[in-house]
Amino acid sequence: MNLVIKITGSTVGVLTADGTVADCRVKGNLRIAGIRSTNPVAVGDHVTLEQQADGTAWITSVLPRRNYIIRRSTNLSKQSHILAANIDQAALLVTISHPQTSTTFIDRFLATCEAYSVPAMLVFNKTDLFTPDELQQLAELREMYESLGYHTCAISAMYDDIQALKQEFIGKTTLLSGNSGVGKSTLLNAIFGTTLTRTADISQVHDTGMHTTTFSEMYPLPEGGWLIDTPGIKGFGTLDMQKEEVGHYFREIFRISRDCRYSNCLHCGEPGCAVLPEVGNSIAESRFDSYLSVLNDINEDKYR
Ligand SMILES: Nc1nc2c(ncn2[C@@H]2O[C@H](COP(=O)(O)OP(=O)(O)OP(=O)(O)O)[C@@H](O)[C@H]2O)c(=O)[nH]1
Ligand SMILES: [Mg+2]
Ligand SMILES: [Zn+2]
Repeated sequence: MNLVIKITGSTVGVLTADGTVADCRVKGNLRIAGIRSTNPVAVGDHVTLEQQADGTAWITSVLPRRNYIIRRSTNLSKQSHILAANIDQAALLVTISHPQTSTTFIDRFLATCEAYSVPAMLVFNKTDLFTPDELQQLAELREMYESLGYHTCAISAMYDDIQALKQEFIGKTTLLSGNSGVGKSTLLNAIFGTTLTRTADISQVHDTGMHTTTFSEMYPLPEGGWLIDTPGIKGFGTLDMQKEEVGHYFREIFRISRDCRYSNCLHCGEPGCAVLPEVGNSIAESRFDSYLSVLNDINEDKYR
């Protein structure tokens, strides 16, 4: 089995059956049927190789993916990017401040995980930096996402003992994602107990990320499983969703929408809508705003 474990620009690190990592290149004509992405090969992919006489190798095909996480670089861009393939779970790192992760970003990420059947959890990081107000926000957000069935935890990757969190990664392939500067690489290093990958300089206070990690790489846990460190991302554009489907990827909206009069209700003012009256009650306003923002992308896409 040839497993893609590292992607840096045009070179792809592939772990081959003999346990070595081969530096490979992607054949220019390699296209994956049905997916328009800027990267035909992603970390976590299984590939076939063609060895060259000079010791280098070409990636000639990508085996069918069990799943993957894909996003658009910006909401309206045509460029889409596969973050990782064949994963067991995604852990989204979130910070209430330094930098602030928006709930729209969180919800777009979660909706994409729903759409591609990837279990997702939220890891709130940098709790050591939060003010009492921010700790209150943290508690409220955690309670809301837990009530939707998402597992959450709150840590300081820099100062806490993260052994409990590490247990959740053993034996699984986990994608670490989030905005730049939220501490993905710091958490990875803390879990491995060594500096495997570079993190932003600690001596500076960044409220916007520095895009320190510039390539994706997966690291094997000695206890089994893999952690995938990825470059921080700004926007999380959703794609390939039909308008009528968007509500399916917001768990609470989906549940309540079964009581809407029309099965194709978009919850935008149709008569007999069961969802709208619940906004601000059993549906958080921030979640409904995120839902509308995804719908809006699709609208703009259509009229572009
Ligand atoms: N105070 C505090 N600082 C942290 C914590 N975790 C990470 N940091 C700092 O936040 C900065 C960014 O951390 P990184 O691990 O580089 O963040 P990243 O998510 O990998 O960022 P990109 O690679 O740019 O996507 C660094 O200066 C870290 O030292 C934390 O729990 N508390
Ligand atoms: Mg990083
Ligand atoms: Zn409705």
